[in-house]
Amino acid sequence: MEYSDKYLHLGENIDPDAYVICKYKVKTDLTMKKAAAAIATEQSTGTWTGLTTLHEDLFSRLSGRVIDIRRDTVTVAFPVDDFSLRVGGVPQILSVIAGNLFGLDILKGVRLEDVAFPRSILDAFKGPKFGIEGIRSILKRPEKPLVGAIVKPKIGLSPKETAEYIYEAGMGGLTNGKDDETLVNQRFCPLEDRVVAIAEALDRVKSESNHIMIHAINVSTRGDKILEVADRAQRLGATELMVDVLTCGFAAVQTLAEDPSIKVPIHVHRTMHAAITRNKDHGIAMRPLAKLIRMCGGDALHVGTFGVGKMMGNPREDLETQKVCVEREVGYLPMLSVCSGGVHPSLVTKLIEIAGNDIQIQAGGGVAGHPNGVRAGAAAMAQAVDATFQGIPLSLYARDHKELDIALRRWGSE
Ligand code: RUB
Ligand code: CA
Repeated sequence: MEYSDKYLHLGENIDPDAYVICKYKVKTDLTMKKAAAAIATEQSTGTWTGLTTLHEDLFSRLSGRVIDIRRDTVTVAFPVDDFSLRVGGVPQILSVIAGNLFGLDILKGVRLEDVAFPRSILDAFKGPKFGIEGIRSILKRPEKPLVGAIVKPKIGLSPKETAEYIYEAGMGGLTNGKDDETLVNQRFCPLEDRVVAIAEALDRVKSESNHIMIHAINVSTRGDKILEVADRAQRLGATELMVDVLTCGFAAVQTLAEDPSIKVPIHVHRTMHAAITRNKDHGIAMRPLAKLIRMCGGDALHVGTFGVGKMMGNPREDLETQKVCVEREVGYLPMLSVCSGGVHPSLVTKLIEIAGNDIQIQAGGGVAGHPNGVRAGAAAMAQAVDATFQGIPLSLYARDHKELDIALRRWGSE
């Protein structure tokens, strides 16, 4: 393979408004310069040899530029003209910054760690319609962390049973319910029946206790159907929609967020992300994915549990992802961070201490596994949030809150 030094522009001062700037962690037996040039070449000429079709002038204006090499990390700047936003969107962005380079035989591993977009690209996206403040305002909960349930088991509950679960969770004090990521429209729980039953359950919670809860209905489906399914769910009373962003594609989130007919928040689940994010030497970190999801209009995104819960997590990376959800410079509304996976009441204080109050804490087994059932499990989670918010140790708060006390006995008190 022939890689040329012409891609190396080390130390060059790049105008951040004229380039998409990517950081790649590289594992290689080559020199870092060669490895960096290989990445820029694959994403520029896109082939392995010299070409007769190359227009030198145009090429030097459009090719990727390696502007920095620091230990195992290379920074490559791609000119903004390499991107096609009106027709192309996130799929085309990803093909440039995270495309064939992952398969290059001469690299042992390459991981896209971060990306910075110029204003012109950020302006082509609208970001969240609701975000943290919008969801808080629907729930009339201005400051406390949101606290939710994932309906478990993942399979087998009917619409009526699911709605009863959500009713109990709401009566226990939870603010957010959500479908599990594999539930869409199976025969055991058809989507339309589920939406209607849950809407009725949430109304019942409101009229009986004056407590507001919303529930994210999973509308993940093929691209040509998602708007139709979401619109139908919304008409039948869905208060939030959920999209499995990596299995559906980023365009699914953008389609829903930008359609004027969709008037409820979008909860973004990241199922399958670990196939892409887990290997620290190869793939894509969660941070660039979160940036794209916020650009596309996700209102809430799973960011992990900072090493506290059941899913493999890296506290540093989860914090970086959370930062992406709220960073101001991009100009979008802040996106809500959802902490989920193996969460139960004993972990709530630690989560809030790490991540602050602007999070949605979400538990499946940590609610439905409570020995006294879903309402008690929901109450225990809500009590753990209340205690932490007031700065009271859980063990102390549990003396007067029996649901929390039972949960701490069941799952340990830290
Ligand atoms: C957790 C759950 C979520 C995972 C995904 O259930 O259903 O899909 O949180 O992980 P439980 P992440 O609370 O019973 O463990 O949110 O990190 O993508
Ligand atoms: Ca799940």
